[in-house]
Amino acid sequence: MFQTTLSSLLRKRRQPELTCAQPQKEMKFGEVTVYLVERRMGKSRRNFLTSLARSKGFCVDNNLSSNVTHIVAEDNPAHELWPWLQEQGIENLSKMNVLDITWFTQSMRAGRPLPVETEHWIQKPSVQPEPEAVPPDSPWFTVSQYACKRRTTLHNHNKILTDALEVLAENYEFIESIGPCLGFRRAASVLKSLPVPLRNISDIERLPCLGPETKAVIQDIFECGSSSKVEEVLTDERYRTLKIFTSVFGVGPKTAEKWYRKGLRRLEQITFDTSIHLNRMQVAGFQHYKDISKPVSKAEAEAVGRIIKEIASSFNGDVTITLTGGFRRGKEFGHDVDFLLTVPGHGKEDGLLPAVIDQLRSQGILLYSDFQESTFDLSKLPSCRFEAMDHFQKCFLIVKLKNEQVDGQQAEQTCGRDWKAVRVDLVAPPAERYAFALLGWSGSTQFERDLRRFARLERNMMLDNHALFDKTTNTFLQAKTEEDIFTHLGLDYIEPWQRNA
Ligand code: DCT
Ligand code: MG
Repeated sequence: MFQTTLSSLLRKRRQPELTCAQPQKEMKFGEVTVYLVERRMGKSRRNFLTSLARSKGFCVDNNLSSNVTHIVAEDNPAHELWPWLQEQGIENLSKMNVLDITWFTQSMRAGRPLPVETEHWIQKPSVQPEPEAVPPDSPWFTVSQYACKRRTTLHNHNKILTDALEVLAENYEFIESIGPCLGFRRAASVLKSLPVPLRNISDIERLPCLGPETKAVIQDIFECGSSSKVEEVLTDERYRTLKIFTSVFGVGPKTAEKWYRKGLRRLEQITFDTSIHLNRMQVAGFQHYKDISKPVSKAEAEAVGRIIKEIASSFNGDVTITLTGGFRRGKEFGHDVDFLLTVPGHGKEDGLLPAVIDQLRSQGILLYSDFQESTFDLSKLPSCRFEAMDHFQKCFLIVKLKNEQVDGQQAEQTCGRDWKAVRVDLVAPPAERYAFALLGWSGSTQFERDLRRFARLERNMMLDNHALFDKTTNTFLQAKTEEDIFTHLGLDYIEPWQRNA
């Protein structure tokens, strides 16, 4: 209860009556000195947060002096914050924790400075900001055929084109025509990485992965404002029906196609058709369709993270929870929430996920679970099949998230309930596989596909979510961090927020 009140308070951006922060009084935590970055946070909110922290005995320095141990910023992307910090000319910046506001709000809630975890970091971009907006005809403008050699942020300058190509890709996916599907996905991915919008057809000549069909679509859009081929698909009954059916958790293109061929067109028809046998996943998918077909917000994802963290920590206090998938790439919304759970020490993750599931169940917030025991076996590596799921212990869940647990959300009821069903994936790799699992689960799918393709074709190596194998020397290459893996592959490090390929 207290948590909700405090977090909703923290969310309120304006505190106009407060023009300057309370002076420092009693200091309870001498080892921590906080500095709040005013940029993007605003003066009044900064004053408010400063007063709040000081009232709880935190030392807050108004200046970015060398005494500062914890720099806290809100809504500051790493590529903006870091250059600004570096301009401030502080000597020991490298020793300071540069943290997202979540560390601060969690610490306020706890009433003490919490240990810093990787999820709190605002990591220094290894290569500074977004690429300069270089016109496509510039000689500097070279685009790699591999997504892992491109930096693709969420800022898509060619959304009209990429949306059109992805409709065609999806249509081919529905008829399981993998080649053309991947061709359109690859083309869309190239366009997503461009720092400028394409303006005419001659711009695309020097871009890789754009086949004649793609070029025809782009040309149509340039000339007529839309592509007749795409319009045709969008109005096609089969495409529209398969799109609806596959939006149900547990329903893939094959099942959707089967239902379509039976003459079924709407979701209600499926639930009323007694000749259709739904598996457990699909039953849950229909049951919670209204909720899980809605996007999950970042605040909801973080709320789920707190629940999982608390439960997992009671299993093992050293557990680390890392938000992966689209949210790690900076997305504000996702279709689910993906977490990696790791425990230091060989085999210490054994039994972790079953324990988490049991606890969710006994708290009455588990709506669905599908647990898969680890089948990880180093001797069977590496695998050539990218599409195959990895072998780590994992579970696919639907959990009940109470409105009051979500920062900035009203505790009141909507549609007669005060909760929402949310899809959650948990993976618990062995600690020594962490870097590979993190890289694999951070996506995007297209980025992962190209990392593996690049490893295979350009380096004679095999990469998957478990390991990197060098076929030339017949050795496994060890990695503690994602950076290590990029280094082994001879690639510049690409930040998660630049992997939205
Ligand atoms: N992934 C993987 N192996 C696959 C498919 C995907 O390792 N066979 C990775 C890529 C992304 C990550 O797992 C999480 O998958 P999703 O949740 O489906 O993707 P997302 O990028 O998180 O998308 P969304 O934001 O919609 O959840
Ligand atoms: Mg996801």
